[in-house]
Amino acid sequence: MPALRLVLGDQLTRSLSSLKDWQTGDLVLMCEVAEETSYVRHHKKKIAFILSAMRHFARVLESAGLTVRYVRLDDRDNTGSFAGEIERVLTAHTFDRLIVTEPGEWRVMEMMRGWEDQLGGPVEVREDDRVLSSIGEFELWAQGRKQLRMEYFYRQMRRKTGFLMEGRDPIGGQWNFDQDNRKRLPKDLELPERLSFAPDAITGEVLTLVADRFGDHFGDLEPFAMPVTRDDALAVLEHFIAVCLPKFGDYQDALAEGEAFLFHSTISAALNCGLLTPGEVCEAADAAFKAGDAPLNAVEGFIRQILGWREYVRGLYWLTMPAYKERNALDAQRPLPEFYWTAETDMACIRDVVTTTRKHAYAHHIQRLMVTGNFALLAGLSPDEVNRWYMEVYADAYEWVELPNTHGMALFADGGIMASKPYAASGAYLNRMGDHCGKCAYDVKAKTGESACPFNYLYWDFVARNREVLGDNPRMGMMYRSLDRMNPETLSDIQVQAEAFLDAL
Ligand code: FAD
Ligand code: DLZ
Repeated sequence: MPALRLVLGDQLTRSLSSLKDWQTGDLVLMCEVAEETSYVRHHKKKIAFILSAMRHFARVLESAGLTVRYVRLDDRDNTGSFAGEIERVLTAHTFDRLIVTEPGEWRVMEMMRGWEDQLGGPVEVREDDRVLSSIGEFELWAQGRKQLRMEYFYRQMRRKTGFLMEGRDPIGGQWNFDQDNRKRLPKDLELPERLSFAPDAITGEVLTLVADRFGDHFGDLEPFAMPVTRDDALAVLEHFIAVCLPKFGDYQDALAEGEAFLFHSTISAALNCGLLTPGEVCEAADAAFKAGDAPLNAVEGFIRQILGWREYVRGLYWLTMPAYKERNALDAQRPLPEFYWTAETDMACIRDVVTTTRKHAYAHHIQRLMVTGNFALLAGLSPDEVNRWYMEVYADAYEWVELPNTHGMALFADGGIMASKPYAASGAYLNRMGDHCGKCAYDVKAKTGESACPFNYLYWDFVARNREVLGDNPRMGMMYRSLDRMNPETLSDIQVQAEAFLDAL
């Protein structure tokens, strides 16, 4: 008996487990559904990217001889949900089972758990073997550990895959070259050109659909130049390896006004929807190192992001959900300020990141972590609201990767499961790593007073405010010793100013 094979919008990979052992008579179902386009108010570019990539991928499957039923968002009878679309197929055809690859998000897994009863037939959920570490493997690694630090997981992954290894030891004698990767961007350094892809007829139709249906969502829809096919995504990867990777390490942590991409790969949206696989990306970087085309600090730094961080956050998500999302260790309750949408703020760094985000549905890691994330942490913004913002505004956002990064890494809302201490920083950090402060209305050198950089007084207010939770953290010891040495009047001024600023948000 034939099988029905459901392929989700972030499963656009030809070798997907649910497409293996294809037999004549089977049917692939792909559907654009309101359930997915609207569960958060995604950036317009994100919706256009996914729908266009899905439509192109359906063509690839058809060209390979598979039979595909593709449901468009504007099809008249579209039920708006995965289950509804499966049911619609089952009213006209008979299949002995539904085959799916495990979804990226808990929300969708919860739906799938109900499908056998709802659909009245067997549902085979296959492991997603595109990742380099399975959910079970991460659980085993985590078992019995007091702390789940990425660094140790990453070392295990290096040993398992052999990337940048000499036998059991890391090439270069060190696992991690992070200390070499914190350079400020020199003023005269030329930044690489980026590839852009002109919309074809398929993308053109999707752009019209998105403009019609989601015109009031955040973000600029056009110009649209994202890689929506595997060939395009491979071109972005090749361009990154040849042109950007050699300097990726040096400027990985840098910030520069008006420069969204620096030497970053910009592959996350393509990687997360399956147009690229993490294994092939690491192989390409490893090969560049072996060929002498990129230095070790760059290649190690890059491979760590994928083999380490990306795999780690996925494992952590599935290990800790759904309770993880409910945590609010610092009891942060403040609503998200309007400038996260409008970019209307005198803080030049935030204005720049929100502007970039609106334009490209992209910001690089340090912009997400140390600018908008750091502000949200210091200001005590509600994790639910901040998580929703990150889910909505980035084209690469899926809860499995967004949540640990935002809730855990940026907001410390998980109480330290992911990070050993909060990534809290004052204006001095932003001034060291970037060039916004020189053009900002605020004075980064001033600790208090009307013109003082808000990150400065918010930082000490944050440290003082969260003493109960953070005071015993050994990695925060230095901050609390500095706080204790602070003149009480200065601290009081800081707290009064912080309160006034936060109340005015
Ligand atoms: P590069 O800097 O070139 O890195 C290469 C690749 O490594 C990325 O494409 C990504 O796949 C992976 N990577 C790097 N850092 C991380 C990380 N911390 N966690 C997981 N993978 C990583 N990444 C997402 O893919 N989706 C998200 O929704 C997302 N939300 C984030 C929210 C916050 C608050 C923070 C601090 C980080 C978030 N990240 C997220 C991680 C990271 O910022 C992006 O993966 C990265 O900026 C994407 O740009 P790039 O492809 O140019 O990455
Ligand atoms: C993000 C997204 C969007 C916007 N639309 C669709 C869609 O219409 N159909 C679909 O299959 N997938 C879509 N996706 C991706 C899904 O949200 C993603 O596959 C699930 O969240 C599982 O991770």
